[in-house]
Amino acid sequence: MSATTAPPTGPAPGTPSAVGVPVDTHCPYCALQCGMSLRPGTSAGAQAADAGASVEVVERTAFDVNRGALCGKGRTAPALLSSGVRLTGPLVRRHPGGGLEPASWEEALDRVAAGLSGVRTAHGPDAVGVFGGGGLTNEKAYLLGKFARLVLGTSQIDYNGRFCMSSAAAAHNRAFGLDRGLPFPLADVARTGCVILVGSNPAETMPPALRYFTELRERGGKLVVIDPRRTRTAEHADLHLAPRPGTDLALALGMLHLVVAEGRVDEEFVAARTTGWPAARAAAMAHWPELVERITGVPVPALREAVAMFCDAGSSMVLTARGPEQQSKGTDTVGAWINLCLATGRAGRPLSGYGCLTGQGNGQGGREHGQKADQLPGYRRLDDPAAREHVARVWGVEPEVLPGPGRSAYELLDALGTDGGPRALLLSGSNPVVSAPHAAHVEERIASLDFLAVCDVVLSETAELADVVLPVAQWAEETGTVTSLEGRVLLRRRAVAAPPGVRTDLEVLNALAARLGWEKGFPTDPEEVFDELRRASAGGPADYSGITYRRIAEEDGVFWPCPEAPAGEGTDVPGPVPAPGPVPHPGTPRLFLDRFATPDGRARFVPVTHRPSAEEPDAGHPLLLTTGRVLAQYQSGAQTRRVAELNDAAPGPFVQLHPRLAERIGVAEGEPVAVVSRRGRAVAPARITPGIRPDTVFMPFHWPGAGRANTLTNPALDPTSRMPEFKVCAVRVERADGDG
Ligand SMILES: Nc1nc2c(c(=O)[nH]1)N[C@H]1C(S)=C(S)[C@@H](COP(=O)(O)OP(=O)(O)OC[C@H]3O[C@@H](n4cnc5c(=O)[nH]c(N)nc54)[C@H](O)[C@@H]3O)O[C@H]1N2
Ligand SMILES: Nc1nc2c(c(=O)[nH]1)N[C@H]1C(S)=C(S)[C@@H](COP(=O)(O)OP(=O)(O)OC[C@H]3O[C@@H](n4cnc5c(=O)[nH]c(N)nc54)[C@H](O)[C@@H]3O)O[C@H]1N2
Ligand code: SF4
Ligand SMILES: [Mo]
Repeated sequence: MSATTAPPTGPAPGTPSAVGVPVDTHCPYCALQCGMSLRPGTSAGAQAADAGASVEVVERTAFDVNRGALCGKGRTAPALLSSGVRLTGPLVRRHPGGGLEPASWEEALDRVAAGLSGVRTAHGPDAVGVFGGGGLTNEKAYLLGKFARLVLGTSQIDYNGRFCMSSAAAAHNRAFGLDRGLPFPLADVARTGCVILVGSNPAETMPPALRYFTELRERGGKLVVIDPRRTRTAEHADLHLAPRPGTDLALALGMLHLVVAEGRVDEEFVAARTTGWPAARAAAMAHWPELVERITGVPVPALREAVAMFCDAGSSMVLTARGPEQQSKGTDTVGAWINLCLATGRAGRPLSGYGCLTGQGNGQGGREHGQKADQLPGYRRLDDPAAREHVARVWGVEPEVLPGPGRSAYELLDALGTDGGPRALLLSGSNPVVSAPHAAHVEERIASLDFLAVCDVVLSETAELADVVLPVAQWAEETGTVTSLEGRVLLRRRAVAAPPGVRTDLEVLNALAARLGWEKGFPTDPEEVFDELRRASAGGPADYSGITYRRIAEEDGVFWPCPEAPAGEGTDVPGPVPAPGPVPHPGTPRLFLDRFATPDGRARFVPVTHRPSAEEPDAGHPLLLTTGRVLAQYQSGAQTRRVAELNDAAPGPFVQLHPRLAERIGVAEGEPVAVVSRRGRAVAPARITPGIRPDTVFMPFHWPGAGRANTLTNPALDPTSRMPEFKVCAVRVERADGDG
């Protein structure tokens, strides 16, 4: 990468820039992590070090992923730095049932320390929980996990990434022995022969990435889009298949059936580089095309066409996102797509393979460094004795001190305030009152806690329920690393000073740890935390030990794994990272070209068969609801609903439905529609379009209140990944006269 990009600009990491000097950084939102530069203090003539100083986004064309292009969210991100919309001082609830009131940092931190330790003393360490987020930097995610395991001594930590890509992660580990969202740089997408994009809508969720698909087609490659809706992305496709929500598993098996029947299996590849084909083949052969057509609604000729496009190209890829993954069978569904890639020799070869388009800003790094219930830093397993030994040594404790695995995100939220569940919670980087499945129930569980502390930049719907709200600094005000959907570790640099009333997440953890008896071990300098993370990750699957802030800045990102020590060394070398050798490891843009990360180096076929969604339609709930995103809002909307330009573009929820369905229930465009599931009722204006299946309605999930999509969604979990079924539940729809 370094050969093709200009040198980075800006001051050394951590130093706020001088007025007018642009600082290279990355967008605070999604996993594409578009490069941008921030020019501090120009618009209002403010000093760069001034609190909440204005910054202007300037193009950073040298960063190759987006070459300067940004979507509206990235372009308007600085709006949230101004004090009018953000939290600028701690808030505490001094009386039960009373309101949140301003407080000093001393009082707020004392209350959090007392709230957490009081519950721990009374009910044991597992009565205290921690909930993190995939938007937190690597340094924050790492220190949050360390804080939970060491300071609180609790096993009860998980994070919102469980709702995001955990099914793809589980399937990756199962088949390839390693989980990195994309095993190749995004640039390869433009140069392959065919891409099947399953349940992914980058035209709205990662607009600057669309150019890779456009370029693919300009070069003569084919794009197949699989989505129950004719999305803006589907409009760019050579072939659009619109299956019934929740049937991707059958669709992938049907394609594999055709691959076998049409003699398209790459027998040589299967023999040389995989295990388990006979069982996977037998499972696929039970899914003959006519059966698959009945399950999915996709006609057999369209299925054949997709197989031909995929196999006739010299190289091809399958990319999935939340559509097939957020299902109670998400892991098996992704497994079926991986099987298709393996049977056709489209994996572990240049320009071919399976990849998952990870979602949040640090969706990749956030899942590697220990805020997950079953995990230690470096993508190590918490139940692996060698991993415990290694990390305990880096942390200067005995391995027995480390708790075991805890509950997954929904199970954790579901257990709050119950016997045996956490009664106190520290939450950072998530807004589950809007974004968790069966949200009314989750809201009730959160409200039942003895104590809730929330770290956020705004007063989110979840923060509104807290006993203490700690206001934290934002992306442009602090330095830290994130790992993009490419598996590329990037540096976000501090461009402006934070307002005086806020602290960084690292400062918060440091102050809380000190109050709870840990004076050392929780540094506030991000680079110091990163250097410790490097040691903790050394020798693990996600090995960052050879990556330094300096290298990231000079090379515009480094792809992991990037060991410091030669392969095989490093696993048992805690203590200072050795000085870089004469030839540093170059990082790993492309995985699996020589071998997969399994013990025998072969990819594993997993025999999977189709099964229905947890909830199928019945007389009372004859339709399917699916949920997702719109271009101008981000996630729970906590941030983007506070940016005027974005709010104007997407001011509220809606129910997307087919004209025939609209006619049947007698609603016209814009009229209120009630959507009713077994968990509740939501009301939002109708948006009528022929671009959706008549048996399906769609709602975006960015809003609280009457139009909250997650009032309806089903918390049924995937047995392996513990991913909730956000993408399918049974509903009925009706006119909402009088309650809209
Ligand atoms: N504007 C915007 N961009 C974002 C985000 C945001 O909130 N707003 N969030 C970021 C994050 S964290 C994530 S995870 C990504 C998500 O990025 P995407 O996965 O692209 O987003 P979604 O809209 O959740 O789902 C994608 C598509 O899946 C389709 N779908 C629904 N059910 C099914 C099904 O059963 N099968 C199939 N094949 N498709 C189905 C939906 O119609 C939708 O078009 O976006 C990131 N980027
Ligand atoms: N129905 C339905 N529900 C879904 C999905 C779906 O497709 N359909 N998708 C799911 C997916 S993929 C995801 S990723 C989740 C996301 O849903 P959430 O976990 O709710 O994600 P955000 O809305 O991004 O919440 C992040 C919060 O952290 C705050 N924040 C931002 N930066 C920082 C920081 O540096 N430090 C701290 N302490 N706080 C910060 C923000 O202001 C915001 O309040 O939603 C899930 N929910
Ligand atoms: S695509 Fe994602 S990373 Fe790029 S500007 Fe938009 S939100 Fe930011
Ligand atoms: Mo996500």
